[in-house]
Parts: sequence; structure tokens; C-alpha cells
Amino acid sequence: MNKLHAAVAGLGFMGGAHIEALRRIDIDVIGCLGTTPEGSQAGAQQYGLSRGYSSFDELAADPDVDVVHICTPNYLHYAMCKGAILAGKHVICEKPLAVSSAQSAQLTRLAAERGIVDAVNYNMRFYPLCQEGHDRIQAGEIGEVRIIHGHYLQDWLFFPTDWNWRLEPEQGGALRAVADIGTHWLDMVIWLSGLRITAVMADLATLIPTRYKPAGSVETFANKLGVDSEAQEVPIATEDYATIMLRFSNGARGVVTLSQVSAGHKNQFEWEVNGSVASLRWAQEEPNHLWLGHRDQPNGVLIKDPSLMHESARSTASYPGGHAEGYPDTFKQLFRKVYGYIEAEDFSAPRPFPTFADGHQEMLLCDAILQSSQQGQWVEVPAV
Ligand code: SOE
Repeated sequence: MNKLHAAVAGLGFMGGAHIEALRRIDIDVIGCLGTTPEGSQAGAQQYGLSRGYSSFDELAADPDVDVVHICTPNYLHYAMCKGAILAGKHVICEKPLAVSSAQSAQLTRLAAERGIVDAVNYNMRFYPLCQEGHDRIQAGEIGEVRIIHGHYLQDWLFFPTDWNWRLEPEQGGALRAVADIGTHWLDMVIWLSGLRITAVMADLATLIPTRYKPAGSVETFANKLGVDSEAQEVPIATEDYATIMLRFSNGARGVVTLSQVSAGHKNQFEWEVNGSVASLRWAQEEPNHLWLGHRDQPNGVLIKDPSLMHESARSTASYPGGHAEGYPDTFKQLFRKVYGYIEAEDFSAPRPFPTFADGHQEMLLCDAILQSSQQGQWVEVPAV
């Protein structure tokens, strides 16, 4: 197969992370798309790319592009994914896949019909010790899964003057913390456990009901660097906080708390699985440690060391024990799996990465969570 070429739509926090990770696996990023043609040209110059596209249509029509990375605000994902698929391109889309389950259902169906390789960037799965946790759970080493719990806490939207496009439903969708960081956590625990979430009971809250929108656009997390004196007062309806109780397909129970206004937590994604034999816990701010919990022997901590890891998990660790691997490495490892799959050219083989079907399952969960929070009762979650 000829060397694969990628193009990246969206040049914010995620677009930059995608370009950097692609270069680390020797994928040729040939072009990019910004919010304006001038922005595309500036991005191409900043990243040393040969093409800055004037429109998404021009990007999708480029015969030299094999894979399109969608790193734009959520409201643009559907049209861009659809355009890329119809142009015969493989697609890696940032999460969440869309702003509704109707859109994600259509994209999942279209990708399958057109035989393209589709992926959603639930990159957190690709921390080496999340892979190890998955392999241990799937090998039965902690016994029957009984309880899955944790949280995903941030503080980048802590001040009323903190602003981001996700605050506005027109750009991010009806749900914010749930769609943004909640789907990361839910995707992780579904994948780790191999279970379905069959029902949810959700409590959501907008704890900062009025915020101050700056005059210009603000890149994700960049808001923490300064305040705009021209800011406009805006009422906020999307949630800062959620606690969601969970029921799983084997009868297991769970709960997760999400927040983007918890001072002191920068990107604190944590999961714990309690089994009938042992427990596992992992925290994203200390990603090279996996906690091993026991009733009948001392607890332990596995420090990321490929020589001590399951064979499958070992394939996602590039450095030896004691050499930390972190957030940027997860993009590299996910993209390695996707591009390796494309290069193998057997598209009927199982896909060792999150696909549009996984992204659609997350949108169905978002529907159920929103309905539960509005009705104050348990809501069943349909399977994909
Ligand atoms: C903001 O919550 C954000 O950038 C998410 O959108 C990313 O998916 C996560 O990896 C880091 O935080």
C-alpha cells in the first residue's frame, strides 16, 4: 500500500495534538483547515504543511488525502464526517461523534455502507495501564465485575469569565460536561469491562448560570491564560456537573461524577473496578501507576513496565519501565492502531480502536442521561 496521507480539519487544542501525534508515527500530514482560508494558510505555515484548504469541500476533494481528522467544534462533526465518507476518505473524528444520536446513527450506517475505516478519538483507552487493566479484567483476573465507579474532574471552566464554545448548545450540543468528558469515562468503562450500560439515573446541574463571553474566540484550555475586558454577559443552560448512577448488563452497579468547575483538578479522570476477586484503580494524573486492591493479600501498585504487562497491552507501551508515557502518547497509540488497520487492508477484521459504533453508543447514553435528568427517574439505554 502507498504511504497514507492525512489532512486535519480544526486547528485548536485537538488539531495540534493530532498533527503532532501523526508525525510521531511517520504519517504525512499534507494539509489543514482552519476557521477561515487565512486561518488555513496560517496553520499550514505554522505546522509546515503543503496545503491550507479554503473550504472543507476542497479538503475532502483532495485526491491525495486518504484519512481525514475532524477536530472542529461538535456541531460541525456530522457534516464533515459525512462529506469525508462520501468522498471515500477514512475518518478519525474527535469525540463526541455528533450532537445527536440521529446524526451518529446515520454516520455509523454510512461508514459501514461505504466500507471506510471510521474511528472516534476516545484516546484515554490508550494509556498503557488502561490497556493493562482491560487485559486483566478480560482475562478474569479480578473475577466477576460487581461495581464500576469514578469521576472526571476539571477546573478549566471554574470562573464565570472562563469561556469555551462548548458552553453554547448551538456549537457543543445540549450536553456539555456529559458529552465532553462524560463520554470519555463511559466509553472507557464499557471497553474495560466488556459490559453494556443498560440504564442510567442522572442528576445534572448548571452551577454557574451566568458567564462572560469574550469578544474573540478562545481555544480549549486557553481561557485560563487571561480575561477579555469586552466580555458579554451570557445565560448558561449546559451542565457544569453531573452524577450518574449506572446499571450494567451483568447486574453490576456503578456511579460517576463529572465536573468542569472543581478547583484543583486539572484533568482528573479516575476509574475503579471492584471484582469478586480483586479491584483495579487508575487515575489519569498519575497514568503510569495501576492500583491493585486485595482482601486476602497486601494491595499493590503496578508501575508501567512493558515487561510486566500482558502481551496485548504491551503493544501500546513504547518505552521501558520507569519511562513515563502520558496524554500525547495516547493519540500516537490510537492512530498507530487505526493506520495499521488501514494498511493491513482487511476491513472485516475486528477493529482494535473506538469506532463510530462506539461513538453512537455514547450518543444513545447522552440521550438517556438527559432524559433521566429531566424526568428524575431511571431510563433504559438502547443497544447499538
Ligand atoms: C476539555 O474537557 C478536553 O479538552 C476534552 O475535550 C478532551 O477530550 C480531553 O482529552 C481533555 O479535556
